[in-house]
Amino acid sequence: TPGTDPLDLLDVTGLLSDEERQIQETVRRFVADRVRPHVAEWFEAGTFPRELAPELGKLGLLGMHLDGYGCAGTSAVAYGLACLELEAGDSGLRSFVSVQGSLAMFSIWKYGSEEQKQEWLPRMAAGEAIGCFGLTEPDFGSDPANMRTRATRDGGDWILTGTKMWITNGSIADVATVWAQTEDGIRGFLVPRGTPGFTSRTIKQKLSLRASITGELILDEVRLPDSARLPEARGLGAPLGCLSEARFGIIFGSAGAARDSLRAALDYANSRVQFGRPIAAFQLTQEKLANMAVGLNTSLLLALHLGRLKDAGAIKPHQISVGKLNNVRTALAIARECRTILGGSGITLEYSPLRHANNLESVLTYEGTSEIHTLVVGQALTGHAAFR
Ligand code: TGC
Ligand code: FAD
Repeated sequence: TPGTDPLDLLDVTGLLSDEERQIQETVRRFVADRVRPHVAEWFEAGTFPRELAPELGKLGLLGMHLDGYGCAGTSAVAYGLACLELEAGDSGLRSFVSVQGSLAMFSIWKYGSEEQKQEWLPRMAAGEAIGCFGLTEPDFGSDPANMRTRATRDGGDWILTGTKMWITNGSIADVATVWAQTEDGIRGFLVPRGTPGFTSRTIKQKLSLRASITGELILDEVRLPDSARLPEARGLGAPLGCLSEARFGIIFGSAGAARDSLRAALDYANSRVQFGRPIAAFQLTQEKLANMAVGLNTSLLLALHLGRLKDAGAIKPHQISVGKLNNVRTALAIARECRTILGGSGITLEYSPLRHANNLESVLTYEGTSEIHTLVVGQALTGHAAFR
C-alpha cells in the first residue's frame, strides 16, 4: 500500500501509476513465494533453477518491455520495477531476466530478420527457450572493439571461431547471440545449441552471483548459413545498444538488492538487544540506517527519473551510465554496511545482505565496470574519450 513502507521515505511509490504498482506487487509476491524460501540453497549450491523460466514467462517478465511476438510490451518503468523486485530476491534472478529479455531477445527483436523473430521470440518470451549474449572474451572485456572472435565467409556460409567468457546462461542456453569481427566490422550471429563446433563450459568456484549460471562459449569453426546473421546489426554500436537496455534494468535492480538489505538490517536492529537496549536505539546505528535510507531513496528517484526519460524516448547512454554507476555503488555500500549491523549473524546465508553484497561485486563489474561508466560520464562532461 502506498505511503506505508518506512523505507520509502520520499514516497516514490506515490509517483507510480496504478498499473505500475500492480506489476511491482505481482513480482514482489512471486519473489516472496517462489524465490525467498529457496534462494539461500540455490546460492550455496551454485545453481539457477531452470524450471523458473516458464514461470517468469507466464508472468510476462521475459522480454517484458518489447512489443509483439508474445512479449508483454510494458513501459520501461514497469520493466524496471520488475527488475527491482527480482533483484530484491537475488541479483542472479534479475540477471537471468536481463540477459534473456534485454540482451538475447532484444538483439533479435532489434536487429533480427522476421524469420529469426518468429523462430525465437515467442518461445523465449514463454521461457521455453533460453538465450545468452556473448560479447566478452578472455582477453577483451571492457574493450570489446578489439574482440578476437572472427566470422569469415565460405561461399554463402559463415565460419565462426573464437571464445566468449563470463557469459550468463552460456552453458544452459538454447541459442547464443554471438558477436564477431568480420571484414566489414562487428556483426551478430544466432548460434543454436548443438551446432557442430559449438561447445560450452560452466565456470565454477564463483564467490559472487552464485544463483546464476556463468559459462564460456567455445566456437571452433562453427559453420552457419547467412540466415543466422542478424541482418540489421552493423558495428559495435549494435551490441552496445543491447547493453543500454540491460544497464537500464540494473539501475532499478540494484536498488532492490539495497532495499532488501536495508530491510533485513532494520528488522534486526529493532530486535537485537545489547547493553539493555535494541541496537536500533544507538546513535551510531541510526546514523548508518539514516545514511543508507537517504542513499536508497535517491537511487529510487534517479531510477524513476531515468525510466520516465526512457519511456519518453529521450534517454542518452551517458545518463544510463550515471544511473548504473551511482545505483550499483550505492547498493554495494548499503549491503556491506547492513552486514555490519547484523554482526556475526550477518555472515551466513540466513540473512541476505552479504549475499547481496557478494552479488553486487559482479554487478559493479558487468555491463560496463564502474571505471568505464566513470569515463563515459567524463567524456560527456569534457568531450575527451579517456578509454584508450
Ligand atoms: P565507441 O567508438 O565509443 O563506440 C562505438 C560505436 O557504438 C556507439 N555507442 C553506443 N551505441 C548505443 N548504446 C551505447 N551505450 C553506445 N556507446 C557507444 C558509438 O556511437 C559508436 O557508433 P559509430 O556508429 O560511431 O561506430 O567505442 P569504444 O571502442 O571507444 O568503446 C566505448 C566503451 C568503452 C564505452 C565500450 O566499449 C563499453 O561500453 N565497454 C564496456 C563493455 C561492456 O559493458 N561489456 C558488457 C558485456 S555484456 C554483460 O556484461 C552482461 S552481464 C548481464 C547479466 O548477467 O545481468
Ligand atoms: P577488464 O576489462 O580486464 O578490466 C579489469 C579492470 O581494469 C577493471 O577494474 C576495469 O574497470 C579496468 N579498466 C579496463 N579498461 C580501463 C580503462 N580504459 N580505464 C580505466 N580502467 C580500466 N559478458 C558478456 O558478454 N555476456 C554476459 O552475459 C556476461 N555475464 C557476466 C556475468 C558475470 C557474473 C560476470 C562477472 C561478468 C559477465 N560478463 C558478461 C562479462 C563482463 O561484462 C566483463 O567482466 C566486464 O565487461 C569487464 O571485463 P573484464 O572482466 O575482462 O575486465
